Amino acid sequence: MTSTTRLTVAQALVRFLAAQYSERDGVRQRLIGATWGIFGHGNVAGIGQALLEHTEEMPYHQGRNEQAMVHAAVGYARQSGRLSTHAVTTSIGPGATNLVTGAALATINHLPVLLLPGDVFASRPADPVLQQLEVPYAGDVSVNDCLRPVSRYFYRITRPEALIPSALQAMRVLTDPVETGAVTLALPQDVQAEAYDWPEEFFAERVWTVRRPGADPTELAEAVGIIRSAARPLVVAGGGVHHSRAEEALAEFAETTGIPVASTQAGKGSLRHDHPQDVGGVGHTGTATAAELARTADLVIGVGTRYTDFTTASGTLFADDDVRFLNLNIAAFDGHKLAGQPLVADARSGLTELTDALRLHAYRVADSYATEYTEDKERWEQRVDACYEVDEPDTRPTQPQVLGALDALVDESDILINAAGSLPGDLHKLWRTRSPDQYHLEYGYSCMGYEIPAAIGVKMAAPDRPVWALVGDGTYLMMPTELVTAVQEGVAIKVLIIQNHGYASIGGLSESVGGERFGTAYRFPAQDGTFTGPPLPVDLAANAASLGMRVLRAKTVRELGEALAQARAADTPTCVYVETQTADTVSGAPPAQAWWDVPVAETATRPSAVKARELYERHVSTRRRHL
Ligand SMILES: Cc1ncc(C[n+]2csc(CCOP(=O)(O)OP(=O)(O)O)c2C)c(N)n1
Ligand SMILES: [Mg+2]
Repeated sequence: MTSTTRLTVAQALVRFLAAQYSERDGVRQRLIGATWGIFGHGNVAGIGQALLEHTEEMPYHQGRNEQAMVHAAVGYARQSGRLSTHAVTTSIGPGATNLVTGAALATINHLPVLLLPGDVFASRPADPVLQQLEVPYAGDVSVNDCLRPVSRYFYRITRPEALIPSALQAMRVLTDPVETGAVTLALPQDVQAEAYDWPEEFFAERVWTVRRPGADPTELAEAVGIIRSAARPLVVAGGGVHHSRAEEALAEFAETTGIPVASTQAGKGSLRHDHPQDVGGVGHTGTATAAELARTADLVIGVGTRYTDFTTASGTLFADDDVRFLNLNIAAFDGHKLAGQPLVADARSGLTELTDALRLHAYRVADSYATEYTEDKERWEQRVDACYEVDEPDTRPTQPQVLGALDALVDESDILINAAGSLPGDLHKLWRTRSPDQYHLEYGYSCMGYEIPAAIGVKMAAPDRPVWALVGDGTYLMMPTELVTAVQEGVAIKVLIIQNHGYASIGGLSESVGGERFGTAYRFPAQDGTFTGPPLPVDLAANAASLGMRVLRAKTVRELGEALAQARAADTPTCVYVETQTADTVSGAPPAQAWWDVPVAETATRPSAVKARELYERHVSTRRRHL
């Protein structure tokens, strides 16, 4: 007879989660390393009580905002190579729906996170309960259903025993390199507290192997043939290179073939910045070197990339008449993009197989091609130097000079986190990435507010490394809440706050599309009612200090260098606050080297918009459909 243990659903779930492990390349670790939670009705009694009873097996972290807890879990998961993540428990209603943005971010970036929102009573003894949505035509809908489209697996556990198959499915999806993303087990609050006789095997240690599938022989042969016939191939390295830990395999592929490597936001750092074949970021926010190579490439080898519009310059970047695509991707969905030849495999396995095959054929690009990109890279390096250069150290820095100050200070161990604003563009163009996981840019969802909580998660996964959250003033105001969490738990993150009085990035974009920076500055209203008056008397440094952070204010480039050095050495959570020059005009970085499609009104009448529309139509006319 199977022995059983009588526990509530919540107790059983916590015990089950504490016994799950992932394994890849012989390394085994806890799959769910901890659980974040904000308690309210819907989780305070069930999961809350179960976590209290299991604090040793399942560490608990207290968040301030549910969305931010997901960001922290995602940061942790990305830093853990997707082999370990956190769970997030919430109350019903607003606590649960606050998860949606974080879930979308996780799913879009293919990063695992387990969401455990409370849900309305399954037994419906007193409809509606506090915070319950009533849908007159559908009795089984709750607000949690809005988590379905942003989850890779969703199940509402309306009976205790249904936890068994759904918990196993949840672990399968979390550890599947193709499917992984947000996984939601919605937990009606009455069911959480219900008891059941669980088979003991349910709580046995279970290991989930994260697979590394190799290439199909036919696809591999096709791929090798395509590469051998290419004269101007270019690798576009995406986030899949990092997820697969394929950086060394990529370097070997590049060195064997002489093919240059450009990278997306998620893929930057795939090669070290000073690797002779690293040509930097590609696409709208990329380098001129990568843009020129992309425009003239006869073969684009996408490795672990989703080819977003930023990468393809909205379908205008890969301009050679005969350009072809070869897509090494673990997801067939992405492998087939741009009508490319798919090579469906794990990035590391696939690259290794390609390198071995091409070595046999002694394939290598022409020396003239290598000379061309080497010289071009050198020219771009000089532009970066010029951006970082400081003539007057006692004035306010430009944003590139802020990056230059950081560049002068960091080594391989530092990790930089950013997601939105003008920083992603500047970083993609300028940052000299020294280690594979140094450049942590969340640009799948580009979600303002990701940086600070994600830094906490990253620091939890890499406690000995300096972890920097780089935030604009807009991003800071959207989600400073988790500074309190960092203070509470002594998570020694470093937060660099860049004050430029509003949305410099969107202001610039607005201007370029004839929108005249409408609604993008943080300023008092002027006489015409637009917010173009004096800047607001908002003191973000004082705000951060009020949340318990140590704050270093820097007024000049010189002070910034000193403050950053102090922050880097600090073993408590520390903010550096700096106001940049050219507040809401230009950031000082090189302009975009490729287009990005933001449609301009066809009926434009204001002169700025008429001009923008003309330019827009010219760009649209260069768009390619790759078939
Ligand atoms: C949650 C969210 N809302 C809106 C946006 C659109 N958006 C992108 S950047 C940006 C402004 C960011 O301002 P700030 O953090 O000050 O950076 P700056 O542009 O000034 O560098 C906005 C509103 C977004 N990416 N995320
Ligand atoms: Mg700003």
